[in-house]
Amino acid sequence: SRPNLALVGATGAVGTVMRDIVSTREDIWGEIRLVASPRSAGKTLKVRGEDVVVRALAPEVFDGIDIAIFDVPDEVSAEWVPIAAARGAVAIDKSGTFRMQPDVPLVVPEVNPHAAADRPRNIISTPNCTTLSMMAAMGALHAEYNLQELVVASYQAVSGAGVAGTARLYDEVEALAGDRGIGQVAGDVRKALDNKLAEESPFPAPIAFNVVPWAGSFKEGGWASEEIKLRDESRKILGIPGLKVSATCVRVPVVTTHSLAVHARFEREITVADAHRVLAAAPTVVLMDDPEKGVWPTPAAVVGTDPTYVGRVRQAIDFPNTLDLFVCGDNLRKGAALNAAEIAELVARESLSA
Ligand code: 11C
Repeated sequence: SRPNLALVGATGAVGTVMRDIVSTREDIWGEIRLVASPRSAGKTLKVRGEDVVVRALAPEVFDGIDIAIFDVPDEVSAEWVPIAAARGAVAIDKSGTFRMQPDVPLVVPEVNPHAAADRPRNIISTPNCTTLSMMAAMGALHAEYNLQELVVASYQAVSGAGVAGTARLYDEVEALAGDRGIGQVAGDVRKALDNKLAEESPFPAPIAFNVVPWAGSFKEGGWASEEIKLRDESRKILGIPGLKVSATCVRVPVVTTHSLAVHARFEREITVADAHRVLAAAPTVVLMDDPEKGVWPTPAAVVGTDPTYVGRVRQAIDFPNTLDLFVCGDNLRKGAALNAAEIAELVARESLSA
């Protein structure tokens, strides 16, 4: 029989995309149950064209559920993912809580699908959206050329910080619109926003007319949590414990779609033509690389779509075996909901084919 799916966190930024994704991909599901905090319970939302009433998170909502996808804050996952797993569901978790635990696989279906089957705790983690935005491309290149070092700068969209992040960018743009002198005197953007917007921002500096070199929480040594996650998660997904990674994560005034400038050193020589061949053959990667004609990906051109887009592939002039490239990926789709849905489909197919 068809497996039953629960979507926990159904009303958030990722939850909304998740409902769209399960409604438009091949329908392999029996029941799709929507679960959220008690605040959102009782709302009616559409899935697969049908109205579904959202249920409040409680142990019983996992009864009869085969797979539960969680997109909730870390502390909610820490409490509820083990409850779902104990009640017999395979829990697919988007939070940072379990990703680096050795008995929990961290899965990107294009890169390490086999890892999903080894889940002693019935929990599978899905990576951070920043890591995920480049993984399909880097996984394909690594499979042939053996990745050794990654130096990455991210350009992260505001929806990475959820519904509140997106609302904040729109509010700031609206508050500053029409002021054609803004952004030319130190501190004027912040002062104007302090005067016009009462709500506290999810970002530590103005995000309109600005870039903010900070994403996530403070970690030892002055690192931001997003930078540490990118390092730890890339190592685990690619299966390279000694991969050298250094990242600087930056928030930019883009609604959705994270971009990354990647400097990648491989074990052996790799030409631009080699990289083009590998990337063009990777089923979920789209190569957009013809700079003479102005062809390269931008968030505004690819948002709302599923692939990982790669352009600006160059051989680093002063670094042997090294490429520089630019990657864009929708942080709510492949970066979050789509990857979780693909893992759910992998797991569902195990029982469908059993
Ligand atoms: C951001 N990548 O853009 C983050 C949000 O560990 O899944 C997701 C945090 C995580 O702010």
